[in-house]
Amino acid sequence: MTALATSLTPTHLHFLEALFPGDGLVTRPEEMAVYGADSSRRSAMPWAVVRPRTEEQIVELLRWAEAERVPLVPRLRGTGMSGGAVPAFGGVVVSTLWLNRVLDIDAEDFCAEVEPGVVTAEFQALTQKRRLFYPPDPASLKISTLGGNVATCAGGMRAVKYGVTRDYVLGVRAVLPGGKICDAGGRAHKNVVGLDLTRLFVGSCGTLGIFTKLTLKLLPLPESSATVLAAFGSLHDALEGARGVFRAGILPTALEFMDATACRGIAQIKDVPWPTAPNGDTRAVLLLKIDGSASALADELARLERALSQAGPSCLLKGLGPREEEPLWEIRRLVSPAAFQLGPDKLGEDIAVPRGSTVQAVEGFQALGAEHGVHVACYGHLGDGNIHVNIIYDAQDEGQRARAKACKEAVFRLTLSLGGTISGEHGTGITKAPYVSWQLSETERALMAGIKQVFDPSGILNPGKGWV
Ligand code: 2HG
Ligand code: ZN
Repeated sequence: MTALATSLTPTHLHFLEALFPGDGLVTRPEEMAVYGADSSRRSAMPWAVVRPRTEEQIVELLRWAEAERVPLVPRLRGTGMSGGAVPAFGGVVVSTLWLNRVLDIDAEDFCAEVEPGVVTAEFQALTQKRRLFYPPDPASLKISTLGGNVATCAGGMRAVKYGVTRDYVLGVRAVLPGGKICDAGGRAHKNVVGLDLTRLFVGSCGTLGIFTKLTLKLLPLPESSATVLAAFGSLHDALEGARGVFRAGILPTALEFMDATACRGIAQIKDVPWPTAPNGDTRAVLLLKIDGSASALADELARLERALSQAGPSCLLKGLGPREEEPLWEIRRLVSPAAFQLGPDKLGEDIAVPRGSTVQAVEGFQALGAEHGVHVACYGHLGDGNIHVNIIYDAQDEGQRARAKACKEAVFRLTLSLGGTISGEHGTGITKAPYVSWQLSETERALMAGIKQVFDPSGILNPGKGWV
């Protein structure tokens, strides 16, 4: 196999200038820097940035890149948390943000066709106007895009009841290295002809093709919803409260939690509705959402309150309908940035464990934080076992850096020993790449390497972000 290019030649640059006239090509470092970073806080300078406006440009680009062996790093808003969009191993960044049209929203087929650069929350607002519902709701939804969500198989809060991005992708149109177009899947909600190439693209982090169109599944919009916030004096009570909800036969739309450290972080940037010292000592918060028909919701809400009350919350707050609920969910979405109030750096992990092991996992992570002498904030998607473990530290301090890393590795070991996964929703990117082999067997990695080879024989797409 011919080696990949290690930089752009003047001839390469002339080609890119011709294919991406005007502001379609960016080469000034001060403008490119933002395209080299993502929410992992890792960054690398791209060789150049191209901003296609059409699929034809992407086809030409991939034909050229394959022939010249120039690495390409596809990217959208860069809200990924694991460095998946960072050109850490060199290459031209391909921003498909300008492919941002909603092509179709169809209330009969219950599906939509969109380009990858459509912002998730804006798309959801459009579907809601038609009484339709696109459930995946990563915390970044106000800025992240559908293309990025599909590339990373983004999760979110409503996954407990509705599943993750993967469950809503019916079809993917992608340009492959060499310029061929693959139109996988389509508008049918069921399809078992051949292998599931659509699902292969979902979560592939730009390593198999560059998306130009996505076909998404929609649901009828639930008629009504309610949110309950329950504060507890102990983490254990909160975790038991969450178990009690499922034991009562309730399937919440979302079931989130925050431990004492996460609560402390958020209280530093926002007025919080739960008791704080000196009036009360909140050690954990649960935030739950239910939805359904208006007539069924009142009964479900009463059952939910009863189930939670049995765990002895210090306060129980209710929000009925989006206007009352949204401020409570905004608090939750701010926990991730608020963690930086507790220290200058964090390792933001997103492990997931089998749902029956959540109590053991969360209590274990906190013990590991204490053992390694680092602050650990645990919060997130308790209802589906996907726990954010934020290890807070100061990267300038060598000792803290080493302890944070050791704590992270111990968190991974505990997770795997419980039958879990080192990444439930953020992907492995570059931050977790060294740990992939802790989880995936040699056989699995060989199969994945073989699949990559079929799609991208020269390895030009997002190099270094594989699973081998
Ligand atoms: C969330 O659920 C995001 O808030 C970010 O997935 C989590 O920063 C994190 O670790
Ligand atoms: Zn999350």
